[in-house]
Amino acid sequence: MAQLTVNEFKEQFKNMILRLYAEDVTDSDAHQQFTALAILLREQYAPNLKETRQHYENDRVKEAYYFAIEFLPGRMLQTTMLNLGLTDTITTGLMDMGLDVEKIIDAEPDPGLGNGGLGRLGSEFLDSAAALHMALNGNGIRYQYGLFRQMFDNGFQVEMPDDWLRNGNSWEVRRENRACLVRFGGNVWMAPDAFGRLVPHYENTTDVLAVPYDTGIVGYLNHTVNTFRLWSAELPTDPSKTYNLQQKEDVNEITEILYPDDSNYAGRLLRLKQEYFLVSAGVQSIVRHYRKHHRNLNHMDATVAIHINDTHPAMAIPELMRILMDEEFMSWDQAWALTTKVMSYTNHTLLVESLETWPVDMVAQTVPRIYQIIQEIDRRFRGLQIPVYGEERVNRCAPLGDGVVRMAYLAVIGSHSVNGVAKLHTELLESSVLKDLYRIFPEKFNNKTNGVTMRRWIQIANPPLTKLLDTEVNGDWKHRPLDIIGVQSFAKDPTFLKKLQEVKAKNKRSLAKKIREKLDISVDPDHAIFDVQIKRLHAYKRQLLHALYIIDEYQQIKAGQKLAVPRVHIFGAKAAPSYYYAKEIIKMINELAKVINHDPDVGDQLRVIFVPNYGVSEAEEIIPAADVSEQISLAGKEASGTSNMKLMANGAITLATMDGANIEIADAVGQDNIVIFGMTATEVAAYTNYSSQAIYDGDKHLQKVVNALVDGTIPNIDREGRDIYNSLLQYNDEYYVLADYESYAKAQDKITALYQDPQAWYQMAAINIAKSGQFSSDLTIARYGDDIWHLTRDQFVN
Ligand code: GLG
Repeated sequence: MAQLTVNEFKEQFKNMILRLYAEDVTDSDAHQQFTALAILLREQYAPNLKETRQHYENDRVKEAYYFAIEFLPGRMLQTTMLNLGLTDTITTGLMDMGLDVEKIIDAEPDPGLGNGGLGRLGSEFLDSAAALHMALNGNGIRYQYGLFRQMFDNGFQVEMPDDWLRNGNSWEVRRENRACLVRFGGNVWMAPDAFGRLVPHYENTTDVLAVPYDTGIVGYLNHTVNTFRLWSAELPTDPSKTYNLQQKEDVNEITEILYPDDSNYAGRLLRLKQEYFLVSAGVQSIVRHYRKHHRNLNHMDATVAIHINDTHPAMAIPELMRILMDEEFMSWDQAWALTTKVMSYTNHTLLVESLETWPVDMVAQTVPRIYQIIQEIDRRFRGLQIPVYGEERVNRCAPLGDGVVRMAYLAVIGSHSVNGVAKLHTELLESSVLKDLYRIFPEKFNNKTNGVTMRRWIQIANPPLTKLLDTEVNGDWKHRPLDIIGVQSFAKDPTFLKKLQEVKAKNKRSLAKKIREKLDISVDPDHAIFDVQIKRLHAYKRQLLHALYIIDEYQQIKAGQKLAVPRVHIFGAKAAPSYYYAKEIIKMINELAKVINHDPDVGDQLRVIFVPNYGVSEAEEIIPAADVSEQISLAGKEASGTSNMKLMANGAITLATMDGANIEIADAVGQDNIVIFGMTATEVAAYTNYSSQAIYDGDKHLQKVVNALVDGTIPNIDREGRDIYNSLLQYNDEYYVLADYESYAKAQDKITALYQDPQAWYQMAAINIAKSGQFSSDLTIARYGDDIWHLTRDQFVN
């Protein structure tokens, strides 16, 4: 671990600014200061990065490679300082020099290389693995533009390009000497080579150079620094070839943008190219690395595991087959046995429309050799399984069918392990989405409930809580997440609960201050409940249900009632640019906010805040200040959710349906410390003749609330209000918003009642914090390592 005194740091920092910018610290700006710090920290951990690599290589340590088309690393300055044990030294040094630490932290761009939970989970896993001395490498795409920057114009979402690399990226190191060529298109045929071996011959292919950029992932106060590799597409450097402008653009666009949708993907062909680009570069580089120390690949599974995170990297399966057969001359059977041992797959969705498929023509043209291999996987699968399971079942779950490649099925068939991300999710995969394959391969299926890293979500995001835990709680919760259970013994201790209340009050005040500064809206942190829903905007997540309740509250106020406790409703959500309905919901909530926030009848009772550009950095500000965590998806739709875990760990009370990981949170904290409402997944599945109109017709109160969408209560939403209204009534309310409304409103009233007894409320908060340890991604990643990848790691309680 780095040893550095405050004075040494100041000296080094001044020198760095001088070397980089030929300036004194006093003349430098926050961005320059951030850059100098990042480079200085990189120098600090460089020896450990090298030694970690050497240790893995020399000691033949098994390494896992986490392939994902999305990562959401968040800002890295604070995590790196924390993990190196340099936070105090550096902040003291910076303050000594009269610098503004917060401004420096804010100067770092937050790389939006992912859409939501899926991408963030990958980054949490990398952080946790390094903390546990586990050899886990990240493998992704270096998008030049991350997820769009969201702005609101007249209440509408506007998407601006996220030019996160504009000022360079100080954490990464370009490694052109480790580049690979990725082949697209052209023709391929099999013919004997000079030794009579059947090998593919290619013509007219387009070759793209994949250049890796590596970032160190520093383990928490240990010597491990793992590698997070992102690939960038470039023109090959072959001097005999020239390229025209169009060819240059075709290559560059492969890693130009992240598809801004986490459930339905547009820009199909380019997306397919991105997926193959990622897996081909990644797998090639793994094989090349392995080959440095081994004569052949026969036992590659002993030291290599490849993880397919969601279906996007599923072509890693045929890509490894291609290399094993075409370049290493293995037989199909040997290559297949090895490939399935190396590969494992996580599914992240229950939305059938989100299961990726590719038209066979597109795959055949874009990656012809890969398509041939998929055809052979399909042929053999059918040949083996049809005699046992019958044609009908096997047709339903074979990799090819209905003119498309079914990526989830390919991933299951080519992997030895298939996991869901929460108990209910895994059960539903087995009983519905993947039931045919579960019948054939039951032994592959397992559950790995998601987790979150308490280093970022408590230690960095919530210093007041960290301090309280450090002074009051026995044990070593920073290294052993389950030790946070110590908080439970204070759950009835009024002095402790008072301190916890002060922690929350402090965080709410600082969020209120930011809301005032950035959005020019005043909220009352001392009396109001901060009620938070932060996640992608999607119909199944039901931000609409939350909004209807706000309308309900507003109507009560307009009718002359006073809310028992003031509320601040806080939303953070991006909608996919092509997801028209989701954007209408955003516009509606923004207009609702405008009316409420400016209505003198409302006074301080109600506020609606829609935080623009919700991302990891915004989450770090909002989560510590939340009283209520809204997890209100239609049961059976949300695979897991992870904001639910971050919020409970910060002492928010979960208001939830029995969906995804909410169920496990409810089990952990007990029914008295969570507020559950709505239909269960089983009830939803059994609800055959739903009529939203009948519910509406039978409930006067609900009618008034829903009518507000079209009766002018909310101005400027003529079209949006009508469309949303129609989605609820004319189109029979696909996500059962009206069916769950009454129960949701009651649950909200229960929250209000509970909040009025601070002692009882903070007792619930304490229990939530105490029970959050089991949702640490340290524990989750240990289970992946033990059960799926068979990696070595630090021993600790789990
Ligand atoms: C998915 C799911 C979430 C899940 C996350 C991580 O929708 O429920 O928590 O992956 O597994 N697309 C996602 O964000």
